[in-house]
Amino acid sequence: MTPIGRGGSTPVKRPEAVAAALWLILAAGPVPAALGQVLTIRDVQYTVNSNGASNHDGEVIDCTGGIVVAKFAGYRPRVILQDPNDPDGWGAIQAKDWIYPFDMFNTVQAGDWVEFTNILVEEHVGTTFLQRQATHNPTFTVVSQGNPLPPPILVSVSDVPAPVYDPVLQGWYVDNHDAEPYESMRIIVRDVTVTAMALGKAVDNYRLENAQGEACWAADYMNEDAYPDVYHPFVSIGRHFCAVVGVFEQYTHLATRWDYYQLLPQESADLAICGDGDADGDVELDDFTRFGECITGPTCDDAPGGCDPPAWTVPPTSRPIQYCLMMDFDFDGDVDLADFGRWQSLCGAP
Ligand SMILES: [Ca+2]
Ligand SMILES: [Ca+2]
Ligand SMILES: [Ca+2]
Ligand SMILES: [Ca+2]
Repeated sequence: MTPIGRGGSTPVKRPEAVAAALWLILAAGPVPAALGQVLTIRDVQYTVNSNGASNHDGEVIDCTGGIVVAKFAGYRPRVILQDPNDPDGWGAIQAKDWIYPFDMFNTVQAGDWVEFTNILVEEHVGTTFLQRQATHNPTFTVVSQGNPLPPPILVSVSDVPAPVYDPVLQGWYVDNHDAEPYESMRIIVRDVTVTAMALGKAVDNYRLENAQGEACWAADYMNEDAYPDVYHPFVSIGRHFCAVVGVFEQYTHLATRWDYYQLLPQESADLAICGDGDADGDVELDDFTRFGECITGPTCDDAPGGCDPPAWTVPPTSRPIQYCLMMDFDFDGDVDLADFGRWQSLCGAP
């Protein structure tokens, strides 16, 4: 694809003609959105703006899109797309379907690569959305199906910090927006404990804290196994997780004094209790099957599920990464006999 001029005109071949065309474009300044810019997700998301807002806010664009990694019905149903070419940041975006009966939302499935034309970029309460609205005559195309889902990436809690209460402004704000590259990506934090609940604008956030006292915020509004409750049943004060996996989202509403990021698990397995291989909330003999799938023994063989987190980032789809993170009790990136000792001590314990 080319950045401008998506019509089927004959390609210009003569160098002087190309130079002249480029000069005309440069002389005209920024390309108006009306020409139909073709942008990648990274083009839309990447910013150095201090508030994290997209440089393309308010523009109607064409987008090369990405792979559907999650869907969330909600009032205006949305899909979360990730471009595997940008695995470390700025690689994901949420696309909302405003056109009843929601053909885009209903058509696309996890693993589809979806691209768009004539879709509106909008910053909404801190998160960048692609808005599929009838007034712009948008289209969507499923380019390919069955793509492997880009795996969630491991981040430190300190990379995605919780907001702090400002007693002067009487609100909760993040210190900075350095976490912005992760917006709408699926990320993993490890070895965290729930230390507070009933936080945030919707009083549904909870604090996930590590042993160093660093923390991030999470919420279960996208968690299909929490509905209709506000919190997933695994979430309670004092609950420890080997890992928490989720879509990362910003919520900003300065008029009511909020600006924070939150991690949004999608299902029970995303709240990975150590040793609970079937994600039912208990560590029992049934869970040993999963331990057996994840263990690699004392030797590092780079097999999926084993040895080091990079290997875990390419699990077979039948074994999402969080299922093996549950079995790495010492958080050292492998599942070995040391972890088995810990699993054994927990098995069947109240
Ligand atoms: Ca943002
Ligand atoms: Ca953004
Ligand atoms: Ca279990
Ligand atoms: Ca281990």
